[in-house]
Amino acid sequence: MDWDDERVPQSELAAKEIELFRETVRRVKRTMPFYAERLRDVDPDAIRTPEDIALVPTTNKADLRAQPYPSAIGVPLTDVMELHASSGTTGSAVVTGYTASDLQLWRTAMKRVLQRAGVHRGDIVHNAYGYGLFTGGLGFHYAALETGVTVLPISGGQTQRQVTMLRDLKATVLTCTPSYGQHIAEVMRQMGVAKDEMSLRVGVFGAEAWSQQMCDEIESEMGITALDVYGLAEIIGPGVASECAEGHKGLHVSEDLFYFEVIDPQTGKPVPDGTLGELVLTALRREASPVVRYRTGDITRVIPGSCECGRTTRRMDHILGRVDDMFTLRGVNLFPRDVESALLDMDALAPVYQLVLDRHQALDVLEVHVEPRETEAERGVLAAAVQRRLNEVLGVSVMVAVMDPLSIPRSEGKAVRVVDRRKLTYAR
Ligand code: DLL
Repeated sequence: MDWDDERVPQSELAAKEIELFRETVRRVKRTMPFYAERLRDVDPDAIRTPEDIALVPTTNKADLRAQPYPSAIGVPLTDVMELHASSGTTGSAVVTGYTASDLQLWRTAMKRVLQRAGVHRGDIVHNAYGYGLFTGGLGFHYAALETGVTVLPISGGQTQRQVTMLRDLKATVLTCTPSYGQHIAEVMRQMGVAKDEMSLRVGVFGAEAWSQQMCDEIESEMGITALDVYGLAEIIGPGVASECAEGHKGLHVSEDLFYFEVIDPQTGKPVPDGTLGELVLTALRREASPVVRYRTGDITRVIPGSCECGRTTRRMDHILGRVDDMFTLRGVNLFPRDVESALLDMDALAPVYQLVLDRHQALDVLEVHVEPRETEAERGVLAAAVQRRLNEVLGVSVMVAVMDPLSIPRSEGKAVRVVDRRKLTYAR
């Protein structure tokens, strides 16, 4: 049976997943003291249905931090071929390891990402994800090697050079974060390089939340199909799920490698397909850094029904945002992506923005920083128009500041969209 073409009947897939989940629980209880304790009351042999799985205790980032290196690694260190570490900006770094088999698993997952995007021999991948401990660069590098296509390991930065190389080496596939893709498009415009001087056909963008408007804009500015790819270092890196070029609607999850569930973040109970909730993932075949029922903090939903591409793997929707990115303005819950959707519809604005969140008298307040596309724009008029638009779309009023052209920092990796001053306000 060829799992890689993703045509295995759903019933067979579901049975395989449960079997692999059971094996994973059995293995982690044996190899990792943390899971021996956390899953003490779980009998792997009694796990027979998704409902049984939903009763297994979850894990989260704090749990991973609580098992410092090397106790977080479930195999002898001599079997670890590659180590990765999170940036550690919100606490101590989480170190994950990959055995040779884990690296093959990652390559398999990533090959499927390129396959779903219609990438084939003869294509050239311009890989502008950052190389290093961020898993984007290496993940797509391995994807290209596994697929047998040419890769340019350019990493992020030096954007003018990126544009020149894209044009001269005739890359057909662009891989980077969507905010960096947008910046590359902006620099193309500034350099006077037209999209038809490029040979790009498709882009695979991920690592941060992006709106439909941003997708439309990248597609039209670059003349490509822009597809979404999702993943996280704790599970594997990029490659957990991605969109197919045929359907271009939601992300196929590599279900035989990663078991996925969507739960109510408050109650922890599964939500019905189609309902938004928090994504929970189990790495089904990881050896060095296995994770069981990991609460990702990412908000999505299962897309009901099948995809027109013919793949049988279930799909999840684009990530709306992270549970901790959500803010509440006068009772309305919002994600940065909601604001982005409203802003990118306005042609007078450059495709960058920043949200400054603050708190006055126990209420969240939002100041939206935007930039005019043209230097001679009348800022007062523009600010009023943006305010009206945001009011209309978000249903709450926000403050708007029109900044100097090119003053909002451009992204070369994950964009910093939100500057949260609320915690500083608390400390005062
Ligand atoms: O961002 C892995 C990756 C690299 C994915 C390249 C796609 C492309 P981390 O640095 O561990 O790993 O960050 C993981 O990024 O929990 C989400 O909050 C967010 N994220 C990743 N992909 C998407 C996406 C990589 N397609 C965290 N849409 C995750 C929205 C995403 N958010």
